[in-house]
Amino acid sequence: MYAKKYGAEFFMRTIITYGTFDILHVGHINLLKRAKAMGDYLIVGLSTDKFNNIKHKESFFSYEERKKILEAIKYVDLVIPENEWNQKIIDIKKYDAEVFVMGDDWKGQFNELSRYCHVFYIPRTKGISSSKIKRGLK
Ligand code: C2G
Repeated sequence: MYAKKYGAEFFMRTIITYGTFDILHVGHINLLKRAKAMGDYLIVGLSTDKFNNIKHKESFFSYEERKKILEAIKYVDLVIPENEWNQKIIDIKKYDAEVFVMGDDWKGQFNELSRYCHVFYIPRTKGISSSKIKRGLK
């Protein structure tokens, strides 16, 4: 996508990723940092509480709280709601995303998006997950 800054027009490579990002941890940060390093502008499609139900995921923090936390991260440029599985193509076109990236626990699940942008699955950070943290706190 082209952007204007200080009167100059320049090409901006937009990256997009999706997730629940509940109880933020180093695994999430690694993913966001590496996704941002692939371009200039990182959009996060954040699963709404309603979509979490569809994913059979219960998040500790509400959508608004998770959004606020993500927006405070220097790698994240925009947080949009993820309401359903099949909004990704619409988002990729709407935001002119060049790259779609997910952790490799999703490897192969979104290959159909390669018709619209580059699709990358990057290694998950081992040994940490929100559910593991929740279990550890119990
Ligand atoms: N992740 C990671 N390392 C971990 C844990 C998570 O790299 N130890 C990555 C996941 O692979 C994912 C992102 O962090 O790319 C967000 O993880 P979740 O919040 O668990 O997202 P998920 O429930 O997998 O939702 O439409 C896609 C879904 O919304 C993805």
